[in-house]
Amino acid sequence: MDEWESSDYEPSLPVSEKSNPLTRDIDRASPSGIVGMFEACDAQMFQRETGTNYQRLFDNQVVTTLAEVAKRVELILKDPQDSLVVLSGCGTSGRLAFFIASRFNESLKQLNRTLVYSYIIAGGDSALLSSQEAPEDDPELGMLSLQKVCEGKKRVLFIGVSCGLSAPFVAGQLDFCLQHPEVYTPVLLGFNPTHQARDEPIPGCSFTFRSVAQRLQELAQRRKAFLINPAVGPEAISGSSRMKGGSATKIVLEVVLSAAHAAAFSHTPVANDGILQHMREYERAVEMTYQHREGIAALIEAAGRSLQNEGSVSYLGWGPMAFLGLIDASECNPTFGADYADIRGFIRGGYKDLNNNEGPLSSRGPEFCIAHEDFLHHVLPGLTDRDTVLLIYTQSDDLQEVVNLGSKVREKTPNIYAVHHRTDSAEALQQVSINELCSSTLDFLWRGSVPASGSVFHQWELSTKLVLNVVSTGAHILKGKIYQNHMIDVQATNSKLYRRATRLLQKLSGRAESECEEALLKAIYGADKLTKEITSCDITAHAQVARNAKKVVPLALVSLLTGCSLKQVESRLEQRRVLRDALEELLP
Ligand code: S6P
Repeated sequence: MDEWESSDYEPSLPVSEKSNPLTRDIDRASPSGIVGMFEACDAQMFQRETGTNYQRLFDNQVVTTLAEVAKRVELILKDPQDSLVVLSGCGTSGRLAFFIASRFNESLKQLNRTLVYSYIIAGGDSALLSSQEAPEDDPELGMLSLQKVCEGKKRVLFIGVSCGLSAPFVAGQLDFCLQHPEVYTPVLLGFNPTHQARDEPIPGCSFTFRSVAQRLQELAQRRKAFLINPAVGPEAISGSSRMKGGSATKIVLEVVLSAAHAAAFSHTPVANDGILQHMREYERAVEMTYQHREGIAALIEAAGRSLQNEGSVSYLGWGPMAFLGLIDASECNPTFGADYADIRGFIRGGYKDLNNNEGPLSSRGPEFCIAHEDFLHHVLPGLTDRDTVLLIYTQSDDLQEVVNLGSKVREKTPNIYAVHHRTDSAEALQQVSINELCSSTLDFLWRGSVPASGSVFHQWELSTKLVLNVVSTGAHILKGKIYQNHMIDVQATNSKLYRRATRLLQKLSGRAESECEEALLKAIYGADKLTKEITSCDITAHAQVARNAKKVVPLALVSLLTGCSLKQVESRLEQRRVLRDALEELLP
């Protein structure tokens, strides 16, 4: 049994918010050490039953539920008239909902079949590429967007993803499904046991996430709803569910939908064995990824150096791999308080290749300019040797294009790297040129895989996701944005993050909850004294103000423990470049 599984390890926190004992010293680890810790954390996703009360991915009951959901999808695939499979979530969960819905619609298109997948992301398509944390708190918005997508449908399989079993947006949708069982079959996907689902009252609602999850659990016994919630262990950086939560979401949904497609179109009935085998393939892909430990460490080092020197990191991607770059980059703002320009993603073909519901979004601001052309016009001219560029592609992409773009980058900075996947042992000529351009390349050679099979591509994607998550997190660790294994510069821009920020203050200061919340509010509002006007507002209002506040947790922590005014703390923090070191120096 791992330490985190013990009932007295951080007992008030759900698994998704616990701090992982394996990464306690990640803030002091070397790049290679960081990769090793991520590897150990990711391996926890696949751990078999360990004698605790936690359900795991490979448990019989979980596998059986996956098979049952796959059969429901199969029914819709075979008779798609007036039917829909909706994938929905907030933040990373919504981005993956989009990604997976698009990928499986694509495969239906190739088979000349009716497209049955739709996605919903809280905050709309802007949230695919930028941090929109507030809509996560809005259950009505969730319900209304579900209603809109399903207008006129007679049968809907709704898959709501909330890794922490916590997002009110998703709770609102599930509640709506429960009220309309004649049309909707709800499926909840997350990574906490039901009794750890969030129980905080949702303003204006009679339900909490937990009460909705409990209702689902009862209906699950009669197969009228489904609950998929194995534990995958605490995240390497506490609460950062974009990592294991996101990876496990991708694995579970792809396993389910692939099984449904094989049953509907290739005469392979859904079976537990097939599901298990498919999951084991993902496990091997994760192991295989971390065999490139030194290559990944080199990337962390380069990206970390750029961030430390106020340079930037650009991911230049092709095909679906590019979207994983876009996702990873967009998450750095809420996670580390990063600026959009610190780590940016670009996709070949821009919005045409992204193919999102709302179409091109470039007019919404510079962070929405995502095509390679945008990189060429806006980033390349100012690129210097402080910046790092990462090329992300596979053997299916036009390698000459990669060479051409890489050559332009190489004229500006020597810090150019590549992540690519292939099955052919013989390297294409262009690949040799790319290797010459790059400081180092992560060359994933998947021997024995069949490149045409969608499933293999999904594993390449997972592998890319892991690499990017480790690189962006590792780079921010080197920049000093992590304290022990906590994000100290976390934004308090929704109720979950506000609570997490308060808890972090409690943990690091040892002070009472009320005192910590007060300190947090002072930092959010930039006020040394709290007025009645401030204290009478609710968390939604605080979270909105927090959008414009910077370094709230460090400010609150230092002023709480030193008694200094916010202005004083602010200038003392500003004098020090590395936030983590500043805290260690300034704290009594
Ligand atoms: C987490 C990421 C967030 C979450 C979002 C939804 O690393 O930055 O955007 O994805 O808060 O969380 P959940 O638990 O509902 O999937």
